[in-house]
Amino acid sequence: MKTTKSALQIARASYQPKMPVSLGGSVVMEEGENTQSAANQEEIKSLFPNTYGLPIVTFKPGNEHKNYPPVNVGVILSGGQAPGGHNVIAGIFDGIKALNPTSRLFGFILGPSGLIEHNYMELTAEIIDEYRNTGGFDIIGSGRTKLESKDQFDKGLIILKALDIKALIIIGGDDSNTNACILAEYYAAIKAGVQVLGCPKTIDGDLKNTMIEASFGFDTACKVYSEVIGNIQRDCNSARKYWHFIKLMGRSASHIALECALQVQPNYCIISEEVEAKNMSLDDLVTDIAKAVAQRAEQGNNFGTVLIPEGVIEFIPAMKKLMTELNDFLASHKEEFELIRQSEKRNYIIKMLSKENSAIYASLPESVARQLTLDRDPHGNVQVSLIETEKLLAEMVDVKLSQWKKEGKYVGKFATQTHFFGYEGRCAAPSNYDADYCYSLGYTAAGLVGFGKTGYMSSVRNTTASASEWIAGGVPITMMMNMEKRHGEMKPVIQKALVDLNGAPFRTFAAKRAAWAVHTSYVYPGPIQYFGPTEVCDQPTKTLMLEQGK
Ligand code: FBP
Repeated sequence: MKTTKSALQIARASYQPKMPVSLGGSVVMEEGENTQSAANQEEIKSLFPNTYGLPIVTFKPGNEHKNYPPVNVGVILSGGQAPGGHNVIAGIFDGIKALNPTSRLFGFILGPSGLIEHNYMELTAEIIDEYRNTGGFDIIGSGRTKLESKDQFDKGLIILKALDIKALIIIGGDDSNTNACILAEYYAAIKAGVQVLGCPKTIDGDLKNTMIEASFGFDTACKVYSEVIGNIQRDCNSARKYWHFIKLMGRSASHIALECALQVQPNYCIISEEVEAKNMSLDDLVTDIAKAVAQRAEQGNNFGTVLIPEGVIEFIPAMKKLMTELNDFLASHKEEFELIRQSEKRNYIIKMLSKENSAIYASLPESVARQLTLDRDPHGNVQVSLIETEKLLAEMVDVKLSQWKKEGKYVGKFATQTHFFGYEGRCAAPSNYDADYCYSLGYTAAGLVGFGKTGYMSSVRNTTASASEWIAGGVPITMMMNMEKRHGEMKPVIQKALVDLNGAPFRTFAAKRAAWAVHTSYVYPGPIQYFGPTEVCDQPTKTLMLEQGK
């Protein structure tokens, strides 16, 4: 069924993503040195005997046309939506057609479960054209099923064989790419004849390292959030009566909050990684925000903005210890916990936890305590997006200020509005950066298929330069791995990138935040622009620019 399209969607459909010159015509591949995992080399090597230590590969423009046999490729969108996913698929499609025009692309429906349940559709040129440069993952849908057991891998192989699929591309975050690598290793070990490749996706921005400079979707999502935070700042600077507590998605890492802070210059922004490094308690954090409020009140400014990263609770060391014990406990007592009556769950946890953690748990407001025990995602993570930290902090700051008022330490008015921005940004029409970057990631993945690679992630680098100068190639996924505790067991996983407190983005923020706290230095970035001057339309994130010394 054809849907009604907006004027922007119609105009945007014909946008031709910019690409590196190396992908434009015939491509040659250069292999670098053999690689090592990020840590725990011996363990990772023994777990991935077929895919460990492979070289980084880089694509260069070639001058001879090579004939590739036709290839059938499967694609899966895994995990949370991120702007640009459709362009990754369009890039894969165009890339495999460039290898051989009779190549075919199959999409597995609703994430990894589509592979296991043999739920798929062929993605034809007509379908792909409907989705070029659009946001969302709705072309085939996404899901969070964890692809991890031999049984699932074997079931997947049945449909891959039936469709004569020689390569499977998994578009996902750190956990999904870890699983892509486990699958690549398994198929290589049993000589299944199926390559498995990954593409770095997540608005959270935490799948990055020396070879993956950004995960796609981060750029667009941050720009959408910055637009609305800017609008709120202008509203609050107009009415001058509210403090806005704004929680931003991003799971554990504070990359989104930091990028938005750099873009909008709020009065206060929490960086979870700093909270942890300074060993701050919840009360320290509340006191710090209350001080900023009191300071502005002294100048008659009873308004402001506070940005809160989604995962901050986990970074308060005492809370982190509590959550680690809770994660392990709930992983091993899942059934027992489900049988406990709703009204008794809190007391049950208080009784079962260690003394120290039990006391902290008991001190939490009822709603937060309950949220900490809610269902984990399939990777065992607490669903931090369900914890209403914006309300918790607004309430606690209010209590603190009332206390200071009684003590004569604060004179002012404190009224709050709370917001959570997350889902609003995940399916936005990709910015030019994401539209271009995603298309190149997909096209590069197709190149890796052509060169017979498995266990690699598509990598496009140097993206603060003009697209023609971007560097495309592949990075062995094992190179990004280390051993970490998951569900109470040590597992090989891709190392998550948290905000680096010595990095330029944080240092830039830290140098300016004292002034932003007192003065009203708001910046109003406005909406993403798709057409117009390059300095308005094609700018990467401030985070990426600063990381690259620009
Ligand atoms: P991914 O890591 O899968 O890309 O998910 C990103 C994210 O948007 C997080 O920022 C957020 O915590 C989570 O997904 C929310 O998950 P869900 O969509 O299942 O509610």
